[in-house]
Amino acid sequence: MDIEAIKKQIESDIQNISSSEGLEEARFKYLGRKGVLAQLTATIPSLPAQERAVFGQQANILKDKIANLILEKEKLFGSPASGAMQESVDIGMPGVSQEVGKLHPITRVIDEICNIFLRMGFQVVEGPEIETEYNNFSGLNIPLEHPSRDAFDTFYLKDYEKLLLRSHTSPVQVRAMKSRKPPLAIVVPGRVYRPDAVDASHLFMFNQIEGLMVDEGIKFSDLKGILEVFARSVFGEDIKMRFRPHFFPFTEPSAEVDISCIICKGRGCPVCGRKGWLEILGSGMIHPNVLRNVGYDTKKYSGFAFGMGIERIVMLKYGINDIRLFFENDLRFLRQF
Ligand code: 2NM
Repeated sequence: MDIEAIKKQIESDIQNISSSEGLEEARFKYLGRKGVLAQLTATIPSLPAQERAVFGQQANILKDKIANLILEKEKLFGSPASGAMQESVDIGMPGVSQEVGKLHPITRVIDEICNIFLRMGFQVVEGPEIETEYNNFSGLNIPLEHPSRDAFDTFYLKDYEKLLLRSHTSPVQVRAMKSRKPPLAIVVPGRVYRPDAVDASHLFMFNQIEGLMVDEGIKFSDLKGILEVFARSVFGEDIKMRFRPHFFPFTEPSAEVDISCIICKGRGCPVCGRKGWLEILGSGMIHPNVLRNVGYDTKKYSGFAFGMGIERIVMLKYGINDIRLFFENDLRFLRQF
């Protein structure tokens, strides 16, 4: 057997290898347990006695030579381990996902509603959650004997007798009217607090948006027009609206506003209690006593005001049946928005 010819062949083979995978194959093919070198060595016993020593020597030299060639080549490709890693990237594996934060559904709807009013020329105003009894009650024409003034219906702050957690965002409107002159058109979003027993539709804290417009000659029809644009923007152009007479201390006349049920389109279903209508907010013409309290001339100025609970709006809009879901921080719920 011509060892020299085999050597030439193997040398050129190894020279042509272009990957560490190929190198592993060559190592297996030439130096493996059943490789070319092993086969050569296996022929030794069958050779004429005087040739065996030389042949064995040459086979060993060739074996070292191949091992060295492979070693040299290996350096070009890096270690076999890292080579194997590079080529074993599993493109079917899930990627490292980037968690993207987003806004809470309550925040989203507050933004959406504020934007609707911004487009109609309103400004967004915010104010403190700790308020005076005056701004929360007296200034708004809510009489001393009103049940919401009871210690069980409002969170009073113990050490400061006249301070409380606001039970609506109207006190911010009192502040705004006091510090500005008409014309005035504002919406006020924010958290409010009432010591209600917690159930599927009540919490001790929730969010409101209230708004008002004061100027010369503001009429009930202005209120109806503004609220109609608002309701259609949030719930769809095809809804119907109705104004039901109601009583609030701070408005006269007052009305509660319903929209036709967005589930059954007014036919009657469990969501609207088979009435076909959903109550979405309260409203009215600002009581002259309130305007006087902030120093406005009631002969010159009139205005309307309205207020709504955001959680209720979001629940109607998305068909959510339990207000507590908003504040449990359960990502299975929150990720749906
Ligand atoms: C409502 C319903 C009706 C209201 C009144 C005022 C203010 F400050 F102008 F007197 N702010 N918000 C109002 C009126 C709020 O919520 C159901």
